[in-house]
Amino acid sequence: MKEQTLILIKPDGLVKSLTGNILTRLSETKLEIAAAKMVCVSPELATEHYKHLKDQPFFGELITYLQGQLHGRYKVLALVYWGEDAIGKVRALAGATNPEEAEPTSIRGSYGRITSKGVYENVIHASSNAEEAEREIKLWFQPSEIILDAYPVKTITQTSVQQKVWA
Ligand code: 3AN
Repeated sequence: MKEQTLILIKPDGLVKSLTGNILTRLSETKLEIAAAKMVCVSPELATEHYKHLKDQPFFGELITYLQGQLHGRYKVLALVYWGEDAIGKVRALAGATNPEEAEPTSIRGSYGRITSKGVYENVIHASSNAEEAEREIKLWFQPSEIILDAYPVKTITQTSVQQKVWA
């Protein structure tokens, strides 16, 4: 089944100059890139993204990590990949959540680590199932930023919206 999945190259991946390596690994899947952008992650966005983990003892550190405060790199590269079995293919390539348990040749096995405070710095995020992919893609992207109709859209007319345009 054709599906889409959200991938984030997290601040540790950016600061370690792993973007090229990770995109090369992802190209092995033969999936298509449907969207890509750099995002400065607000506390609200990080909290919403990881809301299923809000009761975990590492939640505070995790939010700090996704925002880039542990690495002094306050952004992530957000991507949508599309194609046959996209979610499973990217999860397999990413490897297990715990980088110590991840298959050594997987992205997390190759590049991840556990910090002294116990946070798994595992370089990339990849959606875990179709429901999460939809929730996450809608959280990180607007329909106009994705080159396919990933999910149903509607058209609205907005007045008095302030936005930056080229001067
Ligand atoms: P995944 O990212 O593999 O879908 P989640 O959603 O359970 O796994 O975890 C999200 C993030 O939270 C992980 N990528 C990792 O950075 C962190 N994390 C998960 N479990 C732990 C843990 N037991 N200890 C420390 N950090 C964790």
